[in-house]
Amino acid sequence: MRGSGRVAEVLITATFLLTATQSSLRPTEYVGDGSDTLTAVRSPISSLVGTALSLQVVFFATTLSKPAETVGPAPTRRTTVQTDVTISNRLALAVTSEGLTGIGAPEWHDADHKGMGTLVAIIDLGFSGWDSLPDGELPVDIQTLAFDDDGVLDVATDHGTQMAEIVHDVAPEADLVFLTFNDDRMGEMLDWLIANEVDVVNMSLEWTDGPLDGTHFSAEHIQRGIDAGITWIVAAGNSAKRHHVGTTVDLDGDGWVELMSPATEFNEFSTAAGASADLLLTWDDPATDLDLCVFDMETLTNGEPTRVQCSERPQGNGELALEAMTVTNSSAVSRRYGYSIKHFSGSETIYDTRIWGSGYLQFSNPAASLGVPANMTDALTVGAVAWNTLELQPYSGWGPNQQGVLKPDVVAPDQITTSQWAGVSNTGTSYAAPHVAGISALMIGAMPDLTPAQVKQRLKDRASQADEPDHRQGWGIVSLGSLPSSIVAIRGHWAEPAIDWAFTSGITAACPTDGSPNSTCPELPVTRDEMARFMWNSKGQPTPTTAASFEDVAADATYATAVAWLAEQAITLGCTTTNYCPDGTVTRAEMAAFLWRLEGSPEGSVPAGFKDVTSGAFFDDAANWLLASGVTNGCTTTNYCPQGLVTRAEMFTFLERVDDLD
Ligand SMILES: [Ca+2]
Ligand SMILES: [Ca+2]
Ligand SMILES: [Ca+2]
Ligand SMILES: [Ca+2]
Repeated sequence: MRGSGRVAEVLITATFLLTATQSSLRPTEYVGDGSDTLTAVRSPISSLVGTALSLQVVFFATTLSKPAETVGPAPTRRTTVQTDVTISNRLALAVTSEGLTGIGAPEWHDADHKGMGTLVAIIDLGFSGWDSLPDGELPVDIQTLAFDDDGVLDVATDHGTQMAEIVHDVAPEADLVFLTFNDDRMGEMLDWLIANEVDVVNMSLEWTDGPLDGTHFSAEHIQRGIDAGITWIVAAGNSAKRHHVGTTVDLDGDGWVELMSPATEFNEFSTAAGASADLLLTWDDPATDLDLCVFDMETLTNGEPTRVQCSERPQGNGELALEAMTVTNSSAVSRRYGYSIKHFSGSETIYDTRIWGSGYLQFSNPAASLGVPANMTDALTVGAVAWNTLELQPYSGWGPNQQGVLKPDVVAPDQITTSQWAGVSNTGTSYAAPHVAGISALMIGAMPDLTPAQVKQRLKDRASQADEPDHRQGWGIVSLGSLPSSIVAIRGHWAEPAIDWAFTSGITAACPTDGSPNSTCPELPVTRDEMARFMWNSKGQPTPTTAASFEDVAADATYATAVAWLAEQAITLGCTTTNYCPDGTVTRAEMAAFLWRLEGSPEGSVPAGFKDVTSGAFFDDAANWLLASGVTNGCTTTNYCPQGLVTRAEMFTFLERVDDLD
């Protein structure tokens, strides 16, 4: 419900500058005020004191009506959003992102995996300061390209410079190319990226104009790049608390949708002094015509918030179900605004509203808050966790995308330091994405044949909640994981990460049948002599104090020291009292006992209840422990299959899981 002031229109001069041709492409760093709780509407008196507003008020008719002119879609254009570049804030010396350790980059760097031979493109709004950063912050040689009017790299923001610093921290030997572009030359830019065999793109940007259903003009270009082999990284956006959906309910019949019950027709937000906020309203039923209006909640007219601006495009005859506008707060102080949705004509429908460049919305629902291009199914969408707490940031966009696909793919650290911007407020999914771009470059540098889909799958497999992905963090916190072995043949094998781990951490060095360092024999059953060496290697080859006395283990056998240590630790008791049976294959029962004893025979696990494990069997406690600790789930939901053999691929997987328990 609201009074007659609700339909007043106000022409505002001087204090509020309304721009209709604002950017639709924004960097996905966090620019809001960080407050979850929004203040209530202030009274007219207190809001006007000291603000020296100069308002010229004109009243219009009081019924819902269309503007005379037909307003077409807003131009899809990009400009910069960060105009207050402060290079005095720069650091004098190079810094490294605090996020590196958590994603496992140091181990890869130590093994000389630094992205050599890869080309990473950073597509951004601007690269201010890039050529005067402290030594070591960027590669020595960098290409710059501008697919725009003047052909010169844009520098009106330093956002791209910061992205580049992060990529270089993670992948210090990757080559970089910086690009800025106009929307209408995006196809040309893609031609260049493909022709120059770019491996990875970092795009910490978002279009604010919609549509969100996958038909945005940028989608076909990006898809073409991915299909050509480019791993395309996009930030998830910061819309989790700047996104609100609902049904166009209008119980009081005044034409204004109730955004929250009871009868709440405004959704408020604050905009910083000098800042612009982009608003987007989309809805499901294109036969329905909705309009979007913004009100100044601090300046009341006849006791009601003052109407500032509306987007009132006609719909219902095949037009896009979309309203968009930009509101600029040109005053010297932060201001409170609120938007309302007008149900102009047509059936009830589901609406989706979102805003960029403001504080959080008063009412928000984070689900499905990914925008364009974070909603692209084949892109690698990256949300943000604080590097130090690893907690999901409240603004980080949630999936699924509009096609119902689980998103984001992974989350990565933000709130990290760059030289270009020394402040501690480097927050936003913008900062998370380039960590993943760098990781992708490291993986592709080590394994040049990986496709974008394989890079994504590897990242998902190795992320922190790979077994339980959700719409908030996707597959979880990104991690490089085990070093890649040089063995190409296992790429795509189900046990690839574990085989990589076994070969790069010294668990095994060669295939037993041919001794070749370039094959792994993943399907061969594990023999007891191999098992002895695997376990001994996994503990760093400790020296036994006594020699074992098994009759069938020669003193000079390659596995003799390993067996001696296992016997000394009571990890093996032999296959008989006198023999070790080195050529025997390892059953699942033996494997359970070996691994359990290797870990110190931990007692007290919940009984697993396997139907084929007899209570009191020599591996009973071990099988219970394996299940309880997540090393294995059994061969079926009810059985353990104790007599089954264990392949090398399986054993590496079990050993890596046990190693992860330490
Ligand atoms: Ca650095
Ligand atoms: Ca330019
Ligand atoms: Ca209403
Ligand atoms: Ca409309």
